[in-house]
Amino acid sequence: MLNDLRDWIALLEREGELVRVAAVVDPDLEVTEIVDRTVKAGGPALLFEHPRGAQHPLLINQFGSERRMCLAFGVERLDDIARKVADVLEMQPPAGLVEKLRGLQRLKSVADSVPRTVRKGACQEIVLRGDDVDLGLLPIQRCWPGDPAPFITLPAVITRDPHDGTRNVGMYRMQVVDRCTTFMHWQIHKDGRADWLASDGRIPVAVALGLDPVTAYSASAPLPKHIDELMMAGFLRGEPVELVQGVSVEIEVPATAEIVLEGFVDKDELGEEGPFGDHTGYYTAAEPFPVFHVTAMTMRKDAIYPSIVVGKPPQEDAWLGKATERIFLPAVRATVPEIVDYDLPVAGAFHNCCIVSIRKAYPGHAHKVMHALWGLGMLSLTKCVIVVDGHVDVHDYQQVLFYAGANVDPARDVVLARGPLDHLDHAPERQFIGGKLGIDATAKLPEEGARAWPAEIDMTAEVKELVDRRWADYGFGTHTSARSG
Ligand SMILES: Cc1cc2nc3c(=O)[nH]c(=O)nc-3n(C[C@H](O)[C@H](O)[C@H](O)COP(=O)(O)O)c2cc1C
Ligand SMILES: [Mn+2]
Repeated sequence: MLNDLRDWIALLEREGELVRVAAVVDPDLEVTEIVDRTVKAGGPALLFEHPRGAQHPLLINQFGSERRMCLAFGVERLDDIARKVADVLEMQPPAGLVEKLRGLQRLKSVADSVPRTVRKGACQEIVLRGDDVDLGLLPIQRCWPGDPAPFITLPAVITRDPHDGTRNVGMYRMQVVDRCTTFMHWQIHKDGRADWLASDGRIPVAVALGLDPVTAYSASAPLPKHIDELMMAGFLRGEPVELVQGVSVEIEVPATAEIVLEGFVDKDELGEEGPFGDHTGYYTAAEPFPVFHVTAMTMRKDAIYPSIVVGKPPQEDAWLGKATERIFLPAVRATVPEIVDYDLPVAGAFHNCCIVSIRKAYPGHAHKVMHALWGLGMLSLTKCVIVVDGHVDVHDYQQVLFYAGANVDPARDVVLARGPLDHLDHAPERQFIGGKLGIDATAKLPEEGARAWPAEIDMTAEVKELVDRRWADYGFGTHTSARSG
């Protein structure tokens, strides 16, 4: 189990997944260009030991591959994390004693996920207050040439609901305004924004930087508002997240964080945030966003600053998104059980497209599933939903295109609807609302207005086996990859 960012860095190093960069490198654009090339080449995490003008090293690309994402969660494949979630969500009344004990174990894993408050935290080894607060100490990146300022890009922003006190943790970029002020990019659909809107005047905020990878990931997870992301982190880690009381705000912060920014956001104070080179692959336009005032900055000794670059996909965030796609499949299935699998293509910046396979049981079933997804959490922002039959591999885009072409009569099988769209989507006529495209690429039933549906072509199992067996006889030599299976 990884306790903090340092455990994680040590693991990455042992696994040959981290390169230390000793050269002086500028967090202004230069780091971005290096990371962009590294991510796209499937390269390692990078620890810049001497970012120009800063006192702290910069860690980036920690999540930038499937292997590192699996290392972070301690699993072989991302689907293994989903299995753990499904285990709890799909709990049935136990049948025998063994089942009962297993059930108890699962319940214990849920109970163990509640964060634990501790007295002292390494994150407060150094405490800077008032005029000593200086964001300039950190190697905060200006990511793209059109960005007006440096942005903190990998924070876990912690708030509490002013009415019921429930905690929320989210990842929202923070544009640096001056040494103790940033903007807080709480988009319209996000829980963090809801906490702020519900406050009467002022809301305390704490920002944790440099966490164990599972807790850092959890800040980006699209949980329902009343579910504490730190609880999910504890559940996924198998060990509660340890918290310590903030030094200047009534908010508990992760005890092992490298850096914590404490402060407040006023309800009526807004500033022009952006533009920002965003994960849409475009600059999002400047827009008014709340202002975060930092009242205290606490750190570990030799704190390491974590960062991420978003931009034209694929970037490092692709893997945070893929983790979410896999981890949330059981939760999606809990509501829409006919779903076999889904895929949110990285190139579609996640909200642009969702391919979903279903066990089709009745006429109009694909349409039902499209509308279900358009009504489900952050999936409601999906612009295009493609529905295929259960046997289709949604991760094989060639296969999906085949069925989307072969099984679709555009006059009959395309749904145009309207609904909420991602805050950052620049394409719709108006911000926040616009069109939805559904494509029913399933095999059609007579009730859906289809003629007799033809059989799909496939070879018999007997002949496949025969050819497998005889492959060597045909004289292809080492070209054995052509064998079936
Ligand atoms: C690298 C990265 C940067 C993100 N930046 C923002 C952002 O600036 N604003 C925002 O509202 N969401 C941003 N998100 C998405 C949120 O973190 C995500 O929607 C999360 O679920 C929000 O938490 P909440 O639903 O508790 O508010 C970002 C996600 C990632 C992975
Ligand atoms: Mn939330």
